Amino acid sequence: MSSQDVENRTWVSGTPRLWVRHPAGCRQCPGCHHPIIERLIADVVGDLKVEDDTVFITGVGCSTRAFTVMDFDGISTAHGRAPDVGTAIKRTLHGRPVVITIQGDGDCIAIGAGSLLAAVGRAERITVFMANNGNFGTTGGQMAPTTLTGQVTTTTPQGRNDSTGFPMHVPELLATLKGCAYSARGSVHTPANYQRTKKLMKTAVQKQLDDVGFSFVEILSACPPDWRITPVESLRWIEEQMIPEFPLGEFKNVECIN
Ligand SMILES: Cc1ncc(C[n+]2csc(CCOP(=O)(O)OP(=O)(O)O)c2C)c(N)n1
Ligand code: SF4
Ligand SMILES: [Mg+2]
Repeated sequence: MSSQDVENRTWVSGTPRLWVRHPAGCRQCPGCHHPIIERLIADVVGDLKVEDDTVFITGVGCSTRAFTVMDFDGISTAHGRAPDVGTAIKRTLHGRPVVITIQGDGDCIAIGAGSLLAAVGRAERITVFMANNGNFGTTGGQMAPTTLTGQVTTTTPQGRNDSTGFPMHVPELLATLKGCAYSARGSVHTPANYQRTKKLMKTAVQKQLDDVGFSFVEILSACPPDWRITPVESLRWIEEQMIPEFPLGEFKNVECIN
């Protein structure tokens, strides 16, 4: 094979160009989908060729490690405050950086709900990715705003019921707000869904690059130990229990928010 042939090779699989090995190895539980979401983020930033301009922000939770495996700038923030820190970075650097956050559902829509909604209200040109695993994974599987009705967690041992409320549909909610340019929900539990979700995430970052408004993608994400099932059963749980409650697709996609 000549060096020209090598140059012309098409990338078909393998570790994303911008995803580096963690010095301490993978610390997530077997079957966790956080590392798959990390791969997608690395792929999206790489495909859009914005790595030199990107600041990647994590909240607190099992996704926090993500900023250490990206080969571009990153920072970890206080619990739920990624949109606030993202706003500061975006505005103090006069809009130049591409600001992307990865947050858990507890981080994003429980403790961080105010920060998220305020950022959407201001139409911040940032992109938030939220991993919906239906609980507070890091701290042992407590109920989150996304916990399904009937789902057993450590704080709903009889299953979530009327007294503990109903699952929140975040992309649908954000779609009703004017500052939101793009909102969608994807999943990574099958290869086809992985590819579809990559397109959603790419579109979300593109909205920011086009200076349209706030963009958001929720990604359904397995947490086998806290769901008390195996990694393979978790794929079925997403298909049969989560997707009927949390439908996949785009909920808002506009070229102009005014
Ligand atoms: C101010 C503050 N309150 C509480 C905690 C404890 N805490 C750490 S992670 C976490 C929940 C994380 O859940 P989620 O955002 O859903 O992430 P997951 O681990 O499920 O991906 C909590 C409550 C904290 N670190 N800081
Ligand atoms: S507790 Fe759940 S979210 Fe956290 S690393 Fe394990 S599987 Fe992933
Ligand atoms: Mg969670």
